[in-house]
Amino acid sequence: MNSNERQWSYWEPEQETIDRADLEQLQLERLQATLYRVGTHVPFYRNKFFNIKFNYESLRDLSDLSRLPFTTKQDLRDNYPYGLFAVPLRDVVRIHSSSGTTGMATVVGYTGNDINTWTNLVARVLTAAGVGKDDVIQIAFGYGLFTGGFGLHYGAERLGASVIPISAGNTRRQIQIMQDFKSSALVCTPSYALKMADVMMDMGVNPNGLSLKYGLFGAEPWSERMRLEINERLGIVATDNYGLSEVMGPGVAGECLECNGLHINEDHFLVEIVDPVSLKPVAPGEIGELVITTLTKEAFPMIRYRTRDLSRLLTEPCPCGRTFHRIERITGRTDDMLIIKGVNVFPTQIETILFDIEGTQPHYNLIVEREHHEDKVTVLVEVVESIFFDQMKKQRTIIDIIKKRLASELGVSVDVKLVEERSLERFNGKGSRVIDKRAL
Ligand code: DLL
Repeated sequence: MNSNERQWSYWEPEQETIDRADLEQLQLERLQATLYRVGTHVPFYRNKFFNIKFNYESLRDLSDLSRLPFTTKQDLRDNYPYGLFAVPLRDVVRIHSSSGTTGMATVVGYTGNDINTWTNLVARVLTAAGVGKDDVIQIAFGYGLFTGGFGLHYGAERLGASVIPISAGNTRRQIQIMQDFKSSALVCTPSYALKMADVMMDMGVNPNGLSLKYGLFGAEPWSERMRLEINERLGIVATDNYGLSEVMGPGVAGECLECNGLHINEDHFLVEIVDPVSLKPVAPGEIGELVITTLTKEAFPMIRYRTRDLSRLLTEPCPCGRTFHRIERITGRTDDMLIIKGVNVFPTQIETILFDIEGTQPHYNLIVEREHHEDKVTVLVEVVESIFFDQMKKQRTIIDIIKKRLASELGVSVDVKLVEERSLERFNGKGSRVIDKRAL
């Protein structure tokens, strides 16, 4: 990369083009420091290490990491809200949380240094995707407990770019602002980018007349087909970026303009790919579950976090010059988590709400579709016979309650249809109640 061309962008060649041997040494030192931090400050890890007689001072090689147990989302829930924090709350300057009802939410914290690192890593991702100081970046991710808005915002400011913190929603206004403020980069979910393209058509706005050049998309699965469609319809270069709140938020990995996989910020994250059943490493290049260990986080370090995201490691050199390994775009999940309009939803969360409501039966289906590039969820739920046949008013009330509770507790709006008792398919054991018809 030409340093003059990119003088104001965030390019850290010492790290991003580091020699593998040096990187591994750095990772080892940082891993030792992280294990020391959690071993001394987080009872959860201390107990785990004690149980398997693991002395963190004995870690001499990165491969020793495989001796350690995994951490799961359930561990985060069991330690809700602050049990896994490695610093006292007085040192925490920011708290984020993944969506969900109180009992299901996972809470993460950041020290001042963590925010600084996060900002730098997002700035790297933005730079790799072509964005720099002269850009006007429209951030159409939600600002709030979700890490998308704030994460991308801080990184974009670090570039010295002009940042528009418009947040998600109100698509016509997004497009008006994009026109008036001359946004040159769009940051949101890929499905929202396509929705914007639709609304532009409705508004008679020609995307070629806009200043838009780059799009950075993430927070939900998408496909190469969707990328081509976005590129063509918006006249931009769309890149993929990946992250998760448990590990940091956006900034874990991002594509460069080669668009051939997402460079992992390996000086801060150690990635393993394991078979989701045997939990053993997959053969090089095979698809498996991403397991991530944070190497520099202070407030909320994670050891061998099972992301449930499926991908493969790409180790061939990338023409962009970055030496960090890449992951292929996320190809699926190993659990039943759905991402609906960027919001992570577990069917069990919907189930809990449904069965709390009088008159409903413990049988339901979730139908997820994508209509005009927007996710649409319909909940079919059985109701007792007396309500189904007789009580129209009661039916309307039930539908209303379900909609309101799902909207307020999960942050997603759904359609609800009440169906007759015993009309939905029954499963022996854990059948799938989710019918996901989205073709990405
Ligand atoms: O979605 C963080 C993020 C915000 C990433 C903005 C990129 C841009 P969570 O809400 O915790 O965090 O959701 C994390 O979303 O485990 C994946 O299943 C999914 N996900 C995130 N990025 C991608 C992506 C943010 N590029 C969960 N492709 C992760 C596919 C993604 N899935």
